[in-house]
Amino acid sequence: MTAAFDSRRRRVLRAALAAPALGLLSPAGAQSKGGKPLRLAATRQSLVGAGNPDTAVWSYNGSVPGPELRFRQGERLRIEVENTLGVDTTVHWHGVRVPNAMDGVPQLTQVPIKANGGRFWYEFELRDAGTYWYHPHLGSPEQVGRGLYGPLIVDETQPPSVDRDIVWMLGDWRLDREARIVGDFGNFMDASHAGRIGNTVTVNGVIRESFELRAGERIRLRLVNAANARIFGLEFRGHDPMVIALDGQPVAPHQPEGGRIVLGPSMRADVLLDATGEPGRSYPVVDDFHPRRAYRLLDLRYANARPRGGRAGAPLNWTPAPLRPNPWAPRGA
Ligand SMILES: [Cu+2]
Repeated sequence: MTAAFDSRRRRVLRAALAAPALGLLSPAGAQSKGGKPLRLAATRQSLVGAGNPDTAVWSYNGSVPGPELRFRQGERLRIEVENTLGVDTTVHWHGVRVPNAMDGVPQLTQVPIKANGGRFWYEFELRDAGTYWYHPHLGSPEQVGRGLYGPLIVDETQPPSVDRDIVWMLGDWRLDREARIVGDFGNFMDASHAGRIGNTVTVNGVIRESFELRAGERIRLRLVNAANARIFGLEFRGHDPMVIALDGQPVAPHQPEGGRIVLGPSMRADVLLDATGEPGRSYPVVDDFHPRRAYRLLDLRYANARPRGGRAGAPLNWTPAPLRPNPWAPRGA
């Protein structure tokens, strides 16, 4: 392996992250609503950045994360899943109220989607707005750990007013010196301790150096922890993020306890982030859930441009819609 990658990896392990800046986040292939199948396949992706080896991953529609599936509350999701991998799979719609047969639990609610060409249709109504995600529910530690996850966003009929709506899917990988996924899934050490904690943290499938903000804007940041075992405790230095939803469900808007947003595996937090920093400056987002192993996830980097009349600081005149009754609840319960 090249010295460049070795030194890079050490930086990755410290997570002083150094990938070249990429464009604004938008998971590839945004539209899969009805029609286009969700196709599982082996592919390669540059997780650790240009000039370093790609990583062999498993993906939905050729990218990690998989496509952002986006609907409005009350719409129907109707998607065919096609499995070209060499292992059986299912899709679980994490946090979504679905009919039992759509829940993706192998042998219990459905027959697994067979390896090498199996297909299955998922179809259900999206009754609740919120930030959700999808992933396999068969051999999940390995299948999710190799990259099978993607965001499912259901918009409120009247969402809070923001300048941008952004998803960050947090991933955690155990890579070797060649940027290959270490295949020791389910080993005894992990299973008997804190689970499979990796050595490389990605945001939307890549190590990111920075995320661009424009002074004065308000963004809705949808954080999704797609890691197998890593718990994140994110501090947005120099900023006051406001939590408006947890695990898809709206909550009374509040500042996170201790100033940091804690996300266990599979958890989601919707956060309003007002860009109150100074143009031209950078502010780190730090994961200090384990204070002695704190690292910089990325920098919030302000463009030099002047504020352009964004919504930062505006009162949040927003009342989330009440939950709809669950039509699948047992009667008389
Ligand atoms: Cu799940």
